Amino acid sequence: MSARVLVVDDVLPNVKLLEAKLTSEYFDVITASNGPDALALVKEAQPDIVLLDVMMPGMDGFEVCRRIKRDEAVAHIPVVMVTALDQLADRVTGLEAGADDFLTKPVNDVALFARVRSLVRLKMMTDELRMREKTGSQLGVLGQGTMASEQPLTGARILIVEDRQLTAERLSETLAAEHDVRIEGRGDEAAVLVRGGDYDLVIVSLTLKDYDGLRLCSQMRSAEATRQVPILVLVEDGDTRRLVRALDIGVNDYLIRPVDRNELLARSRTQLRRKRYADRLRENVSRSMALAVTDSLTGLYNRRYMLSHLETLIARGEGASKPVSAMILDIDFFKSVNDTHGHGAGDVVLAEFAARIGRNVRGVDLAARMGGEEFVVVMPDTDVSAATMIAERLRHAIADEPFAIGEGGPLNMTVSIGVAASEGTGETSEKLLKRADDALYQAKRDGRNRVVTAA
Ligand code: GH3
Ligand code: MG
Ligand code: MG
Repeated sequence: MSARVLVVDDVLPNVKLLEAKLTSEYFDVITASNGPDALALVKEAQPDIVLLDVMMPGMDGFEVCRRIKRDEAVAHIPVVMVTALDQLADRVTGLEAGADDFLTKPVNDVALFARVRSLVRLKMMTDELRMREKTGSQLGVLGQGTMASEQPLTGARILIVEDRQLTAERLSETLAAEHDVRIEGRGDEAAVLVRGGDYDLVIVSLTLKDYDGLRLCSQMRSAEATRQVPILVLVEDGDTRRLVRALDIGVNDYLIRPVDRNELLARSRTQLRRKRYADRLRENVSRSMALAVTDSLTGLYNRRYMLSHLETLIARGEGASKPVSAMILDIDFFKSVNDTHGHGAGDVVLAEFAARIGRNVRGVDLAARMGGEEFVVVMPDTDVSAATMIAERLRHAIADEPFAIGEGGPLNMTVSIGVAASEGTGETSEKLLKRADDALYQAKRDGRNRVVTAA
């Protein structure tokens, strides 16, 4: 994962040290030695993350952070405050200034890379979401959605896997003000819980007495259902071996005992935000996919989707005992509805027509709007006599009950339907639909309001 890191510190050796460490891990590093230069670079170079020293003459790190977070163009860039050891007050001020995370000096390599990676991952997610939402709203597929970050980050489901009663309670108290927290002291129970639990964050002690916390983490990473769930691990100060193993397995971040309250809050917040973005992205993708295959007026599938579905069924059906059937429906004298009652009334009739199709076909059947006032129903494993029966049922569903259109209604409508079934080898969706279409024209010629089945 390559990313551009802006390092800000007024002490040159500090800058050089961080630069060397990050460059050795193939990060692209840019530097600044004071607040105003840092702010200019943030705008110009759009870094993926900022490592910001707190103590600087002139404008200090808190002020730089505040200004970054106040500027909408750059507020999404994560900021890590680099503070001197044990400056608890700094952490609180940093949080209030909008900092995303802390590192303490002297900066330890594992911590540095874990935090930078974790925040860069979050930012990539945000960038991707911003891009998708922009494209989506340009295409009219997605609304001008509020970014996930604007919504309050509360009500998350958090599982704490920790058998030290006091620690567990302290963590829980800190998080329970805003979230729904559950404590589980047994590792094997926790493994069951995470599988069915739909958690937004899992905090795992790596020093459980009866269970290997690393094993729980690796199980979560290998199972499809929990692969994306953020994991924070609790480690003893100095247990670098286990910590590095945990990061290798793919845990997202860690907390050193004794856990600092603010650190817990900041690191949980980062992980919850990333999870929320990921969920939001997935939701957007499925929503835009749904819209891409759907006709907006009727909610039925569109022509393109129906064709690819029909092709799949025909390919699968070669040599099967029952054919695929299709019917094409065309509303009779629909133009006169528009001409007499207006286009709006026409749309109402189309939507109601589609709803009646939906109510009168089976779950396995696929109904689509081909365009205009022409519809198709694709019926898998259906021979021509069953398909003709379904078509007759549909014809009745239209003709037997007038259509309400408000003023000027209700209207008596009828439909003509052509039915055809697939025929052995060499069948294609075009040929099948052509036979159904020919049958439909026969129905129109024969006087409308009828079903004709292809010979
Ligand atoms: P026939 O019985 O021969 O099928 O006659 P018809 O009037 O139904 O057929 P024709 O193809 O002449 O007219 C179809 C009309 O459907 C013309 C077009 O303006 C209208 N139409 C197509 N799409 C829409 C739509 O989305 N909304 C509305 N309101 N009308 C539509
Ligand atoms: Mg028509
Ligand atoms: Mg027509």
